[in-house]
Amino acid sequence: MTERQPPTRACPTSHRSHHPRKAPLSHLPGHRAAPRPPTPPVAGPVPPARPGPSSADREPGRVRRSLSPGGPDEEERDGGTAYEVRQDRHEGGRGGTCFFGTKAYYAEQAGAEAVVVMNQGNTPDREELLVADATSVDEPIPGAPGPVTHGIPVVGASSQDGLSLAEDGSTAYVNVLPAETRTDHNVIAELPGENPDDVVMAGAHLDSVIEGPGINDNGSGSAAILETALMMAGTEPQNTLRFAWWAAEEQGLVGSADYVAGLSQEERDRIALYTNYDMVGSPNYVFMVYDADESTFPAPEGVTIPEGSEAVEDVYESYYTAIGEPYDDTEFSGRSDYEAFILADFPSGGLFTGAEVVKTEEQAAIWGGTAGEQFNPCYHLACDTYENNDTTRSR
Ligand code: DPN
Ligand code: ZN
Repeated sequence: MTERQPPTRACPTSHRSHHPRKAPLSHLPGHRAAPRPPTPPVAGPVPPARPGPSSADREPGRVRRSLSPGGPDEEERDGGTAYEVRQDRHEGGRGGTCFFGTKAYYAEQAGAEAVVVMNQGNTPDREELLVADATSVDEPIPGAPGPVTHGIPVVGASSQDGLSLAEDGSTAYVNVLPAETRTDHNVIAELPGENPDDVVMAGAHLDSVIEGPGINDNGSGSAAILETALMMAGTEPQNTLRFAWWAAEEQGLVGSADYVAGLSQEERDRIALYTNYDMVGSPNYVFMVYDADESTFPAPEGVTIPEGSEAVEDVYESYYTAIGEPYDDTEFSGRSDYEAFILADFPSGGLFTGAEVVKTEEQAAIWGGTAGEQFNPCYHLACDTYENNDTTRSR
């Protein structure tokens, strides 16, 4: 079934990074400030693949490749055209032409039923099985239906498997799990204060990516607000406190967006502000505060910072100053559950100890840890376990 063809259209030349699963801020550029590398397109959901039926049933001479193991109840897709796409955009996001989602879009437009993205193989670190996030696009594609632009399976391959599949006459079978709809729940807890009309919210997402347990991202934030809630229990605070453990952040900020969309005007009027805790125990941490006053990072194009957010930033910063703890800014990007709140114009803020970005020498001199290594080397990976958290300092 496999026939290799190049995409019929070139990819856009823009190097803007876009995180469409975190839509609707459809124009998030990458980290623009110089020391911060762009968001990698790694480790998003990739439909599983497994070998197809026995090659004995197939034309002799064809090559089958198992790209990754699959489960028993898969619906097989066979026939049609598959594209093999070389990974020409490495993890740092530079030097390539476009994102996997963009490639998949054009491949589907040109008639592909599946896409195999192979690792580039030009350096030793680009030979392994590639796990790519095919939901990412460079920027909205004119005419494409939405942030996720394609409806075909996209699987990864090592450079070696990719080369074998690229040989004339080779065959790939891509097996796709049937689509599934699941119900998930936000968990909301409220502690009434003396004043019921200025509700102060704190939220953290409870879910993880499918690749791993997500104990830093975001067991850490979930545990931090749970501990705070437990410590506050039995007190009567001035303002009402509301804690939210969000569902399905990693699936596109689903739980928090649904919550905000479901608020009546009266309920909206009662919320004073929202604070977000997503990844607060990173092993190679830096203590960071969402940069609402844009003193270090201009907010990405299209992100409007609600009035009052600077005051939230100030509270965190004054606290760090009071306890003699250095802090840094992190881009007020909307790249987590506060997005729905900033879109609805609630003053917002939050803390962050770092994800995939690499620690600088300067940061290592201040906070210790390892310069040149990611704040969270297990970001969105199977190794994001309890051990992948700094449990001493980032409390
Ligand atoms: N849950 C994280 C994510 O995967 O998007 C949060 C995060 C926010 C990571 C901002 C990096 C930057
Ligand atoms: Zn995450």
